[in-house]
Amino acid sequence: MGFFERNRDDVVAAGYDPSRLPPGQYLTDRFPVLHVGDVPEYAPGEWNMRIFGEVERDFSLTFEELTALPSVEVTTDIHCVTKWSKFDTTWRGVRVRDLFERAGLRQTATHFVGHAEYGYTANLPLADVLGDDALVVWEYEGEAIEPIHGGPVRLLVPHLYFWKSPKWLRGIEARVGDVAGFWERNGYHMYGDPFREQRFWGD
Ligand SMILES: Nc1nc2c(c(=O)[nH]1)N[C@H]1C(S)=C(S)[C@@H](COP(=O)(O)O)O[C@H]1N2
Ligand SMILES: [Mo]
Repeated sequence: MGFFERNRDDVVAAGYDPSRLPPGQYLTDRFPVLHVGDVPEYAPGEWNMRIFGEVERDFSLTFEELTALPSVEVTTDIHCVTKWSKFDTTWRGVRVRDLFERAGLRQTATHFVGHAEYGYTANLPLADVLGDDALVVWEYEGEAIEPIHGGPVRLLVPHLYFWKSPKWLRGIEARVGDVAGFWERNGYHMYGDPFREQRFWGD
């Protein structure tokens, strides 16, 4: 029996519903670190983010302004395209939906781009960031998000592969029409549903 089959048996033995683990994934307790390039460092007060694009009133938020907004806590599974999954991760943040509501999202908007430091981007259909669990987050397991995991602020879109959740988020953009993000230009799937194993172009 191979590693993936053993891991699936362990998931059942641990009492989890095995249908939570998408095809081709294994469960880990660890929190692997995955990104291209350097971890940005921000001086106090330096970080901010923009809410912009197909909206009536674009605006910026400092860390203090963001974290003063009404926030929610979400406990959810996450799935990386490199095949690790982690169950029951807990995050605190503001719903993307609420930020776009404040900006006056236009009816004409169809897609979304998350913009991170150094030009990393991820694209999504707008509907996928208007649900309850799509958050701009600053806390992981009740603590500030570590810089290597995207702190001070990252995106969380847990129902898609984790590359769709940019670390070091600096902007969220509503758009008319889709545009490929960083990994999407480099062979990764435009949508990225782990339960349909949409890893690469053509999956
Ligand atoms: N800015 C930025 N965000 C990123 C990435 C990246 O390279 N740069 N990698 C993505 C990928 S592929 C994954 S799996 C997750 C990893 O998050 P973690 O390092 O906190 O586990 O971040 C995503 N967000
Ligand atoms: Mo990933």
